[in-house]
Amino acid sequence: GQANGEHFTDVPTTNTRALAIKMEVDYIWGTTTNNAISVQKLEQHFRENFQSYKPEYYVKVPGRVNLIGEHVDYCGYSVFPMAIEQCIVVAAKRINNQQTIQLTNLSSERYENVSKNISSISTDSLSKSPCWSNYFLCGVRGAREYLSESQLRPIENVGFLFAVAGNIPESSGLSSSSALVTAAVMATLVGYGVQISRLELAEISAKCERYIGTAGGGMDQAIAVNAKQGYATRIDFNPLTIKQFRLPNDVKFIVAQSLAVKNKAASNDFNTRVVECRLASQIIAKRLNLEWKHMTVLATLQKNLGNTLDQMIELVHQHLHVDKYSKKEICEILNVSKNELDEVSLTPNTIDVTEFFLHQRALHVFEEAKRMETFCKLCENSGSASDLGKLMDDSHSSLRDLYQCSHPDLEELVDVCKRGRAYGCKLTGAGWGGCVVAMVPSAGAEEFVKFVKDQFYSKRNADEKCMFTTNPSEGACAYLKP
Ligand code: ADP
Ligand code: NG1
Ligand code: MG
Repeated sequence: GQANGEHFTDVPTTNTRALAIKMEVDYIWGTTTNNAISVQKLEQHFRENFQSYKPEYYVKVPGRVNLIGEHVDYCGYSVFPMAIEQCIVVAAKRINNQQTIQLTNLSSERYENVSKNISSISTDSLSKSPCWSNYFLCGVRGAREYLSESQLRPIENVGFLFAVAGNIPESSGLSSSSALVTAAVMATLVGYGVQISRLELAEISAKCERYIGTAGGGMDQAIAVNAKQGYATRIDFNPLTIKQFRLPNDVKFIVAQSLAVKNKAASNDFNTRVVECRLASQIIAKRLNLEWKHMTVLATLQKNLGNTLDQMIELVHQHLHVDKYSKKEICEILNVSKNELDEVSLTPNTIDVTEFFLHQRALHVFEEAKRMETFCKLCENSGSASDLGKLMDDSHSSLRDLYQCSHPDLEELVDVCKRGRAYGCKLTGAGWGGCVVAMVPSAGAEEFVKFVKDQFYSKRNADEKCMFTTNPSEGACAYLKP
């Protein structure tokens, strides 16, 4: 905590009931990471942009790093992330007798101020552009959809002023998008004085982030909301459940940026992977005479069959060929027209995709689900660092070769990390650039950082801010002024 640390305690204002989320006294402005967010600067920005009004409350939502279980959440399989210190902070104030929501952003000049009527945020307009304000508006819309008619009526004429600040490296697989969306959901619900559980908050945030156009799973929002300081979290889906794990203390997890960025909503690469997994599931289901149209999720298929993951891997080898599939071939196998396929299996931005690799994607998912189970067991039973590291390395190879979501610069970084004696190293998040997470011996961490700086960042004129050691952080909190 720094000198400029003004505290907010859990004293709700008269017409704001406490959110069922723990309201904590914390130092959002005193993180140990680079680019710490200054609440004073955020308040000043708020006042400059909003006629000298002062913020009434704040919410903070962290980014995350996923240790293993990559590209499996939207297939229904478990993941193992932890929250990082970098976060999105929103300063907020309610304005009575108006329907406007005004947004401003301190993070970058690129982020324009936006003003919008709160009751007219259409899902069509949200999926048109992945601009920063649309992520925020996804959250506002998601929060309002959660409320019933009778809950909405009395707050019909409550508008908002929101100022955002963030220090999560963007479009780098550390989930800056979900921190922003979840912060918007929370800021809206806190303003309306609505109670919500952490699990529900995670679920509605995951649902409404899809309005931006990405058909993601629920990992990012679940960890952002449910993380616990000092722990990594195992997240299971359907139903969403959370279990905290201590990580081995003789190792450190270091996150490093490849410096290649990828906005997941700006191309169809991410959704193509989601759709390939759906099609793999549907084709296996069809081959086995199941109700294939409903079998859009690989874990649901497994459950229906009562199979083990090894048996699912067998089915991939039996029923999905390694060569690419054309849309025409898929239509023939499923016995549907192209239009029908668009409807039951594809997303608006994948209807023009011409080739699908189903064998490789499904194989990655089932094998990654197995690795994730093994990783958790090793954490519980004090497994060796080299065994854990091997699983991370295997995860990465699979993401590169079967899932094809790596990037040349990221490959170079992985190679440097391995030469720098990491036990294991893999891309984290969706990939196509972004960050890697490396597991290194605690005793050798300093040397490792120096090595990566020398071998990777120095020739790119980048500095040590591109790397950081993760301290598993606390999940989302709201701060009300005492
Ligand atoms: P990530 O891997 O970081 O989640 P995404 O492509 O999913 O990457 O989302 C990145 C987008 O999120 C950015 O293009 C931007 O629109 C939005 N975003 C992230 N951080 C901020 C921020 N501090 N302020 C405003 N928008 C942000
Ligand atoms: P990032 O790269 O942080 O946007 C995405 C998805 C996750 C998950 C990972 C890959 C969203 C909001 N996020 O994360 O659900 O599928 O990729 O493991 O869609
Ligand atoms: Mg994202």
